[in-house]
Amino acid sequence: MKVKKFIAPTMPEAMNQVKKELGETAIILDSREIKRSRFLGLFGKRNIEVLVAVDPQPARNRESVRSKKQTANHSTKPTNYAKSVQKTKPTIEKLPTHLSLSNEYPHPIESILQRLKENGINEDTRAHVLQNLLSAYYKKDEKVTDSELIDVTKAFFKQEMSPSIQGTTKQFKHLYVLGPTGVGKTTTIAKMAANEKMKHSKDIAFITLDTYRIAAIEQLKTYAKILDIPIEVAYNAEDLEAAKEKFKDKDLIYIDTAGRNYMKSEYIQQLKDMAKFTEEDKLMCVLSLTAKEDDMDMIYHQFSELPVDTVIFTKADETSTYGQIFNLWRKHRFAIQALTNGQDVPSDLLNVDDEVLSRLMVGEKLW
Ligand SMILES: Nc1nc2c(ncn2[C@@H]2O[C@H](COP(=O)(O)OP(=O)(O)O)[C@@H](O)[C@H]2O)c(=O)[nH]1
Ligand SMILES: [Mg+2]
Repeated sequence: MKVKKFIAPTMPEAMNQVKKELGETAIILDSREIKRSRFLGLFGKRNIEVLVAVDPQPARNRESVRSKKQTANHSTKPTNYAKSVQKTKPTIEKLPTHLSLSNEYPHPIESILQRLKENGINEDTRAHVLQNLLSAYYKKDEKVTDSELIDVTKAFFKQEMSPSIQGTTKQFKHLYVLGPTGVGKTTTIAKMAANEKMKHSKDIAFITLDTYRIAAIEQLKTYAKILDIPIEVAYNAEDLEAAKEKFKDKDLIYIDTAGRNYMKSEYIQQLKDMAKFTEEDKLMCVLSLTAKEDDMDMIYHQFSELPVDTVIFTKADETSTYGQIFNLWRKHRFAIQALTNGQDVPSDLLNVDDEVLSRLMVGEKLW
């Protein structure tokens, strides 16, 4: 890995110098206008400074991620230094991914890349982070501290994820909680309902469609009793309509659904037939962080047949990696409602924003 500064009166002249010296494969890390003083700071002349890297081993087998969906906006507020680095950076979709992740970068950068790898961040994203880190590292004349590089990394994740993770602001009355067996749907409903009732004085009801197992009905009934929340059990579409009608004066109705093997699309169709989702409904897909990334990917893909509004990740306390959240988000661009990090109701529920997620991505401990 070779990084060099070029200074020329104009950009084309700088580019000519770059091509001549480093060839066509050179990567522009940064460019800016500078003034060079000739005499006692007088008669300053404008020049273009270009920071260029050339990779001796171009990356092999790089995944190509070119999502057509929305690009992140640039309104986040990273720290001053991270901000100055980010300023000239395009978003992830537009960046070239030519940098190889081979072991040839300055130690502080290598150690951040390793940290991201251990956290499950995929190779393609690491290559983009690397580009920001190199730019930060070589742009500054004095030594860049480790914490400045961490800030640059966090700023990258923040900029990517904001504001797409916030999700819908639509007014909804029914919150459908969907997901495979045992991911924590019922427990999460109890946590959310308790918070809404106690902190926001919401008038709440429960409906359960999970009539597949007796124990599942009893579980939600137990929470309903403890929280003093009315509950109805719906065995079919008519029961569901009747229950919604009964609770029509409530502020918010949580609807628990049966955990099934949603790798099979027939179960998605069953839900569709039973619920006939409308504008008053919000659909939350529950994914457990203890599942394999590929399985979460597949399950979300199946659920995206339905008008899913948001995702909640459960069992964050039972994993040591969080990069899969970013990997999946980058692929599907879903809104992220929250994380759950334990079995305790209602405390183990963590609201997330781009700040919290960026900290998780660099491996900071949040609980
Ligand atoms: N460690 C941990 N366990 C959880 C979490 N959320 C739920 N659980 C546990 O996961 C199991 C299944 O939860 P449940 O709500 O019944 O899942 P459901 O089948 O999707 O409704 C229960 O033992 C819960 O206590 C969490 O965030 N962390
Ligand atoms: Mg359940």
